[in-house]
Parts: sequence; C-alpha cells; structure tokens
Amino acid sequence: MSTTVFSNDLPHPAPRSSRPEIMAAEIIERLTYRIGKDVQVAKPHDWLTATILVVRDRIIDRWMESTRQAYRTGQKRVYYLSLEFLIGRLMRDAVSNLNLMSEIRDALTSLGVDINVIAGLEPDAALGNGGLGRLAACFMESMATVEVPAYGYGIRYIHGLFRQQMADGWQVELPETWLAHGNPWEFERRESSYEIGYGGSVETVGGYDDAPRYVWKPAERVIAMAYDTPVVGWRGKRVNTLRLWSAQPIDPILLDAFNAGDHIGALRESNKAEALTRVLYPADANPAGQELRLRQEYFFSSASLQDILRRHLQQYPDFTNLHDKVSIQLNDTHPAISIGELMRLLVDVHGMEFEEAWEITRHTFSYTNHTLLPEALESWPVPLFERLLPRHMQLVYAINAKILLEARKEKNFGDSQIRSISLIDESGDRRVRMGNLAFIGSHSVNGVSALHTELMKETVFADLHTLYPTRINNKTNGITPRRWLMQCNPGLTSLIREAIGDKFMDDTDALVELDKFADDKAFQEKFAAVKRANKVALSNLVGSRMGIRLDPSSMFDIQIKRIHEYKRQLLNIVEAVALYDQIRSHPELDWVPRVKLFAGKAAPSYHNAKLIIKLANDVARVINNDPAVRGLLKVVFVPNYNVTLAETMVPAADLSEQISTAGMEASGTGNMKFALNGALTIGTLDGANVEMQEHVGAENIVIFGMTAEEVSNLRAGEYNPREVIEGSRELSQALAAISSGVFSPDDRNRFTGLMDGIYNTDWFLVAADFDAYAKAQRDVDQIWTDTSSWYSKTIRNTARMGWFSSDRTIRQYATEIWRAI
Ligand code: B1N
Repeated sequence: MSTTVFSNDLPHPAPRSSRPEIMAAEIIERLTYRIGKDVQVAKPHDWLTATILVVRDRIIDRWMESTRQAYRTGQKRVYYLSLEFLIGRLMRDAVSNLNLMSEIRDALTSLGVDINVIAGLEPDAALGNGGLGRLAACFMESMATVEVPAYGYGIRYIHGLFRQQMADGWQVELPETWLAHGNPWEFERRESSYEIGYGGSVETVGGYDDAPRYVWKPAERVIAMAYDTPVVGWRGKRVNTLRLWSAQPIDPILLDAFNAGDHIGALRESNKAEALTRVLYPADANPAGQELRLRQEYFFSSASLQDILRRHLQQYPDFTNLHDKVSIQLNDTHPAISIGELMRLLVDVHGMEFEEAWEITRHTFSYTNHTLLPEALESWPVPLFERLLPRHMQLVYAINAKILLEARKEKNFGDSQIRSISLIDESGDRRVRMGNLAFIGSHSVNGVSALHTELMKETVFADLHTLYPTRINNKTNGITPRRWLMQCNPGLTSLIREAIGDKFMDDTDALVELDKFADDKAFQEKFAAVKRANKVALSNLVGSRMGIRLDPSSMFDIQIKRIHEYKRQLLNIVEAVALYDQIRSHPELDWVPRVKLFAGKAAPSYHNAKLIIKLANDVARVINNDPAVRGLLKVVFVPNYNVTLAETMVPAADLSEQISTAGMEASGTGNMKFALNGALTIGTLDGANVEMQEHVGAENIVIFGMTAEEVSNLRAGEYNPREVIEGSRELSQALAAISSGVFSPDDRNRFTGLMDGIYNTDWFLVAADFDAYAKAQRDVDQIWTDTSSWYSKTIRNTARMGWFSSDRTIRQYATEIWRAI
C-alpha cells in the first residue's frame, strides 16, 4: 500500500501578513522579481498580476491545509465534472472571501494604484455558456464555504465563449482571448498528466478457461495536462481545487517529417491535439453534436477518472471502497461517458469483475439533468461512438443487455418500455443515449427545481422512473450570495448590515429579519437610494459604451440571459411594440417611464435567436428616436453579456423578466439573483419561479400566463394561434407592424418569417400568453405608481430569498446524495 503521509511536523512557510504596508512591499517585490518590471514603467496589467500573486500567496497555506485535512480525516471527496465553469473575474471574489478588501485597497493606494482600475482589467473567464456553467461556478464556491472536500474537473479552453459585437444590430462573434496576458491564478501541473486514447481496436486475451480480458489498443493518443486554480470559500474556511485539463501532443514535432522538408506536416499531431481544448462549444441547451465535442467529453472524463483513481490508490489499497470515499457528480450528460470509462478502468486495467465494477460504479456516480428540451438531449450515432471509443461501445452493449434483461424479468417490461429505457435509440439511425446511460449508471438522478423534477418523472425519464422509482430527486438550484449580493451590491449589503447586523453574511436565512423593515418609510427610502445609485452606475455604463442616455428615475425592466425562443425575449419585444403603439395613440395618459434592457448571446448557428437580437436593436432604434414617446419608453440591447456585465445589471433592476414558456426553463438562476437584489419579478409558473413565489409570497411577485400543464394540453390539442391573434387588437397590431417592416424599412421582409412562426405554429405560445403578459405589465405599472408599496414588495423579496443560496443547495447534495458532510 503506497500511502502519502502528510505530517504537520515538516517545515512550513511563515504565515503571510495581512498588513497593508507588508502587502504593498510584496506587490513591489512581485512586480520586480516575478514580472521583471520597474515600478516606473509598470503597466496597469503588471500591477494587476503582481496584486493577484500577493493575494494568491494568502490562499496557498489554506489550500494545502485543506488537502492535508482531507487525507488525515479520510473524508469522502466530491468530484464535480462539468464541461463548463462560468467563473467570471476572480480577484474581488478571492479578496472578499479572505476578508482582505480594505487592506488590499490601502496597500494599492499607498502605491498610487486604484484597485478599481486594475480590477477592471481582469479578464472575465467565460468557460461556459449560461446557467449550467454559472451554476458550476457557484457550486465550487459553496462547496468550499460549507467545507466539502471537493474538486471541480473541466477543460481549460483557450477561447471561452465568444465576444459578441454588434454590426448594424446583428450579432457578430469574435474570439475571446482570456489568457492573452497569462493567468496568474493557475498552477500548471506537468506531473499530473495522463494519456487519452481514441479509435483503434479491442484485443481479447485468454478466454478458454478464464473469462476473456479485453485490451483496448487506441490508434491515437494525446496527453491531458492539469492546471489548478484555488477556489476560496467564504471567510477563507476551506480552499478547494478547480482542475482544468489542457490537451498536449505526445510528439510536439515529427522530426522525420520536418527534416524531410514537410514543415507544416511536422506539426500536424501538435495542432490536432491542441484543437481538442481550443474552444468552448457555444451551445446552450442546443445540440452540439459534432465529433470534436465527443472527443472533448471523453478527453476530460478520462483524465479526471484516471486522476481520481490515482488519488484513491495513494490512500487505499484497492477500489473496493471507492464509493465510500468518492462521489462523482455529472453536470448534465456531457461527462456521462465517465461511467463507461470507470468501468473500463476497473475491469480492463485493474482486473475487477464486471458485476463488482458495475456496483461500485453505480454507487459512485450521480447525475444532474438540466433540460428536458428534446433537441438538447445528447445522443451519438453508433458508428461514430464505435469508431472513437470501441471498448466503451462494448461496455455500453454489455450494460444494456444486463439492464434490459432485468427490466423484462423483474418488472415485466414490455417492448415499448424496453425501447424507451434502452441505451440505444433504434428509432432512426442507431444512437447511444447519454441521458439513459447517465441515469442507469448513477444511484441518484436529480432535477434542478421542483417542477422540473416532477416533469422528468412524467416525460423523458418516465419508464426509467418506473424501473428505479427512488432514483429521481430534486435539488433546487441556488446562487452564491457572496458574488451575487455582497460583491456586486456593496450598497445594499451595508444597508442590510446596518439594519439587521452581520448574521446574514454567514446564514442567508437571517435576511428574513429585514421583513420588519418592509413597511418602514425611512428604510424604504434608503433601499430606494441604493437602487438608484446602482441604476446610475448602469446608466453610466450604457452611456459610455453605447451613447444612450438613461433616466435613472424610470423603471429599469431587465431581461438578461441566453437568447432562446423558449425564454421568449420575443414576447417582451412584442409587448414593447404594443406599448409604443399605445403611448403614441394616448399621449394624454400617465405612462410609467420605462427602460427595457436586454442582453444575451445567441448560439452562432441559431438563426431565429440571432434574428431576435436584430429585432430588439431595430425596435430600439425606432422607439428611442421617436420624439412622440418623450422618453417614456426606451429599449436597449447591451452587447456582450457576461458575468461581469451581470454584476452591474442585476443590482440595477427594478423589474426582472422571467417569462419562459411554462415547462421549458428547468430552473433559471438569474431569477434568483434579481429578487435577492430587490427587484420585482414578472414571470410564468416555470422552473424555480414556482418556488420563488412560495418563498416571497404571491403578493410580492407578478405571475401570469399558462401553467406547464395548460401548455402541454394546448400543444396536444388543436391550438390555433391565428384565432388568438385576431382576438387581440394590441397583439395583432404589434405583429403586423413588425411583420410589415415598420422597424426594418431597409428590409421590409426581415421579420416576416419570424412573425409567420407565431401566426402559424407559435410553439412557444407567445400569442397564447400575450394578453396575460400585457395585463401583468400594467399591474406592474400600478404597483410602481405607489412607491411605498413597490419598495415594501421589493424589500420582502430580498428578505425572503435566503433559501436560494447555493450553500443550501450544496448542503442538500452533500447530505442526501454524496453523504460527504
Ligand atoms: O441549466 C441551468 C438552469 O437554471 C436553466 O434553466 C437551464 O436551461 C440550464 C447543453 C445546456 N440546461 N441545459 C443546458 C448547456 C450547454 C449545453 O451544451 C445544455 N443549460 C441548461 C442550471 O441548472
């Protein structure tokens, strides 16, 4: 047994000081000896790097202690496997969690450096698309906070999510280069490298008396190399590791080819390897079904599994106790091939019997489902899967045979149920179903909101749920209150501290103490003043970036998220057009001044989503330039939405738009960020909105529209959108205006197709929900007009959102799924 001994008697470095003058001296030292720059010529970026290096030193002792502690106690480790980690900037997060903010600020001030200037230079690490990737980042921070020994595993993409630029109102994608100035947060770990194979064949060894053994001989191989980033929990209690894999060639250069004069061909291997981890697929709840994507999924799954098994063997003699010491959470099906990989490693490499390996595998894995959208459920053509991963294909067949036999024998499953639970979809070209593999290979399968979890049982996983009735469970999403309240909204944070003390900073349930101030006029005024300051900050950003002037006394009505038809930005835009019509027809009425702000990226291949961005911009141009609306309505599409932009937009919102077609948004997490920061929500009974209504109270949220059940019934019956449209004067006028080119005089038919979609099919029920939505918006106006009532509701939102902390979510995962704390 090879055991790594961690002794506390070995030499340790002296603890780092948090005195500003000491840190200032260290910053100068890093600048000089690490970056090689004279103070005289140092650029702001150099100051940023030097500061991060000094902050990083304050993390390392705790990081090592966290690792040692996990060894000492023999605690279970949790591994969060995710193809996406949407972490954003890290400096303020680390400094604030270490409680060093004022010290670092003073240190920099003493050097003549403004912390806000250098903090603004830190790149926004966008190794994710949207909610799923951001959830992984919130979970990393919460796992450190609630002291779960955890590792995040993912890919170190050279290019994160594309930068969105607007060209005449159209989205244009540009590469994002977050690593351009180096990344001082990460540690390259050359010693943690693994070989990853693809293709080739499977050889059988033995097999007369003994069971045959299988040996995979891959045709191609690349190296996965680790980069570690420390993740600091609140108050620095624990520091966990985010380990991201980068692909390296086995032979960086083919010297024979080079010497023969083939200088480009000599680099072929190298280019091919590096292409693997070069870009993040820009698909959010969209299909990303190319071969490179499957290669990425297997690459990081295999590297992570090899790393997990190596760490286990450092501490234990064999894998019989793996499931007692290791929990692996699959963030959607993207890492589901890990189930096949663990089976391969246990059976083929470590010689375990298939049945025992299967028991251990199933007890080790758990799977989170994030969407029911049929087009987003991953499946791979059998010929592709077989060519790239021939041994995994055999294992999938073996697992499938075993499960289908059990289902027939023990549960009397008939042919249609067998077809639906099978790992192979035989309905068209044969495909491997990753959702079914993840389900069957896990002991826990969870949804991300109560409604979503119930729908999982009734729809995609109905038959698997019958087969394994205790496997599906709910873990409603959450958000970290550190980034999404304390860091992004320091004004509100101080106000809350003044009112109810500091307890909420360690336990967000304590926010409920604010309830008693909800009707207190003096407190309402302070709350309103904080909101106004945040709106001024956003107005300044919009003014300087886009040259559009906003009036901070207008209602800021915000919808920011990926652009997707089911999220219904179109419903919001059509309502803006209808409102515009009404303001023009009735200038004498008392309209509530509104700014409708949008931001979000569209998948580059998603035609309608890109058209919706163009429509928002076209509508904005016409409305914002019409003197007849007298500034009563403005529409703004803010380009290049990312975590950093959200940190300015969320605290500035009066109204949060959460208006997806009911049954389609698995949870949503932006909804939680807005409500926590004192916005009112207008939303459907979808995803976590349902639970938000339960927590904040029905009188403090504006719910409208069809329920998930009504949506499903309407879609199953004979829905005639044209009839609905004809029955609504406002809606028909707005659609006709858009369709006929009122907002696109340069190309009158630009939106005709998009509008025809609503007239003819209306899959997302924009028409069906329009009147209810428009009415709900006028209800919102009414509430706004009574300022005191508005703030009493928004204060209650902040007070009652504590449950949506990702600390609560993580504690539920840790106790109910991982059994790790
Ligand atoms: O995951 C979030 C939820 O809050 C959202 O409701 C949900 O839409 C989002 C394929 C996805 N579901 N599926 C994805 C992302 C990338 C990809 O390639 C699917 N994202 C979600 C967190 O639970």
